[in-house]
Order: sequence, then C-alpha cells, then structure tokens
Amino acid sequence: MRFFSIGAAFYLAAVAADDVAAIDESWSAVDALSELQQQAMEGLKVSPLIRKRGSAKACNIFTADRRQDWEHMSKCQRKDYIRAVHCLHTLPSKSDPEWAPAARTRYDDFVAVHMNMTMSVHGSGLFLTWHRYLVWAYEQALRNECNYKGYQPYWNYFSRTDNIHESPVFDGSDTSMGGDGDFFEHDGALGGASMIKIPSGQGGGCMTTGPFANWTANMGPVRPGMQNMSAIPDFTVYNPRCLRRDLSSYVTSKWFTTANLLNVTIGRASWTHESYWREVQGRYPDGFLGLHTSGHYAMGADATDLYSSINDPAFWLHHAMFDRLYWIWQSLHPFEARKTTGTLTLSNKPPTRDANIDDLLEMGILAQTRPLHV
Ligand SMILES: [Cu+2]
Repeated sequence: MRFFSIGAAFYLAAVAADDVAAIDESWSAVDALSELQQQAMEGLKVSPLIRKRGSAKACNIFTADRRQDWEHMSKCQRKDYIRAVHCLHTLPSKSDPEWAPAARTRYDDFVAVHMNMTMSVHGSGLFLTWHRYLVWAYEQALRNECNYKGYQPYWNYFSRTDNIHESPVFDGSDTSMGGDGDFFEHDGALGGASMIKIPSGQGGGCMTTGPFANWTANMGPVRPGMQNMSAIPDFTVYNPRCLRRDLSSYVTSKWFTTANLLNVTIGRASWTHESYWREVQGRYPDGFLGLHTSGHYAMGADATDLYSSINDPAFWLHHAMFDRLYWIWQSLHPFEARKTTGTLTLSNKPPTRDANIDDLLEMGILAQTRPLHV
C-alpha cells in the first residue's frame, strides 16, 4: 500500500523505494507538494478511519469540501472571495462590547478572539488544531453571513518564491489580496523571538492600492516584529489605523524551499508529531524561521505581530496553506496524526501541563467549544 509505505519507508528506513515517489530536492517545491498531496489523498482513501465511518454522510476524502489554491481560482471566484471578506469587515461586531470594546466589525470579532488567546494557542499543544478550527469558523462566517459560495482559498507559498510581488496573492491586481505597503523607511524586522533579522523590503507603510486599499485595522499591534512600529498593550485598546505590509522575497526564497517542504512531510522532521510541530514553528536559535512564522514575515509589517497578524486579510490564505500542510503530513503519518505536542502555554511560559487530545478549543462567539481531537 503506497500510503503507508511513505511513512514507513522513511521512518524505518525500509527498502520500499519502488512504492515511494522519488521526490528529492531537485524537484521544484510546487511539484513536490502536488505529488505529496496526491499521495496523501491516496492515503486518505484507504484510511482505516474511513472504513469505520464509511457512511455517505461521514466527513472523509469523498465527502470533504475542497479548498483551492488562489493561483488556480478564476477571477470571478477570487472577486467573490474578496467581496465576502469586505462584507465581514463591514458587518457590525457581535462581541460583547464590555469584553471587546475595540471590536467594531464582524471581522474584528476574529481579531479579538485571536488576540485574547494568543498566549495559549501559539507555541502550545493547541496551536495546530486551534488554528485549523479558527480558519473553519472564518470560512463558515464568509459562507453563512456573507453569502460566499466557495471555500477558504490558500496561498501556495512555495510558488513564486523568487519574487513575492509576482504572486497572484500579492501582486496588487484587482484579483489579489492586495500588494505591498507604501515605502516606509525602517530597520527591517526581528523574527523568531527577536533572534532572526529580516531586512526591510520595499514597503512597510500603508497598503494604498488593490482591493484592500485603505483597509482599517482596529486593534493591535501588541508586539510587532517589524521595527519602528508603535504598539498598544492589548486587544481592548481601540487603535484604528491603516493596514501595513512589507512583502519579503528574502523570506520566501530563504525558507519556502523544497528541502524544508520535504523535511516536514517525508524527511526527518516528519517522523513524529513532536518533530513536525517543532520544525514548522521554527528553530529560532538556529536562525531557522520555520514555515508558520515565515508566512507571517513574508507579508511583513502588521502580519509580524503574533497577536494581531490576523488583521491582514491574507492571514487566512496563509493559515489555510499551513493547515493544508498539516493534513498532508497527518495523512502521510497516520500513527502520529492524532497526537499532540506542547503544553497549554506559549513555549511553556508560565509552566503548564502537557496538552492532550481531550483539551478544549475555545473560540468565543466565533464557534462552539469542542475537543482538540474528535
Ligand atoms: Cu495565530
């Protein structure tokens, strides 16, 4: 069985080379990822879980909704998505104003919940699944409250890594998620717990062109990685301002590589849940930003704030992609897929117990509370 042979071949270094696609670092990251996805989907078709829950109504590979690569969506589809995001950004907030006095719009409800939970849903055992659930809740809001017909698109960040300005997600056209910010002279950004220096790009200021020109952020930033940006203490402070970007091809070309992709999907870092979890979040003392943080620093400016990066409407395309990698890894590593790693606090500060799969994912007013793994 091809699916199990991938995990087993790499995990046990077994000789099953004829079953394992000969993906190596000579492949483009885009081609490698499509092949990995293909194999992950084959795996899901033969998963024992599907046999157990094989009814037509069960959520499985045959019934699942399909998210799409922004690059492969039609202009009409992209425009409908952009319309729906603006809709959420226009509808009034449903948050209790006592709890989130700075939240003005329905979009802000997502910002407030993310900011409020920052210290327990990053660098923790809840990190991967909580963000999966957050993206789902947002997708539901777009569909149910803004009549969006599609599903949450993703930014394939292994595409156009040489020049992020050419990515259809960020090219600034009317079918993009906006372009770069205006030029603002600054000292670059410090990522990875301030251990990794990112040179400044050509932006850093307000995003004044494209479909999200003059987009307003109402909360944050609390601890932006971009230098020379002022901060506020927490999500209760109303801080309306333009959204800023500083697109970074330095980040995309350095970290969105075939080698890093293979490492977390079939290579050494993919072997256990713990190694996957660690690697995708970066090894900061080694100067390695990791796929998750790289997504944020590739967008730059507002997106470099751990708390309020969610203000950038492209946050969702990044996290949908990050979640895509997670399910591909899960499918390729079925014996590790339902585990969790980490405690209940960011980098275990303050110290807390290990998270477990019965821990609850809280989403405030965005969605019902549910266990980490069902
Ligand atoms: Cu987050």
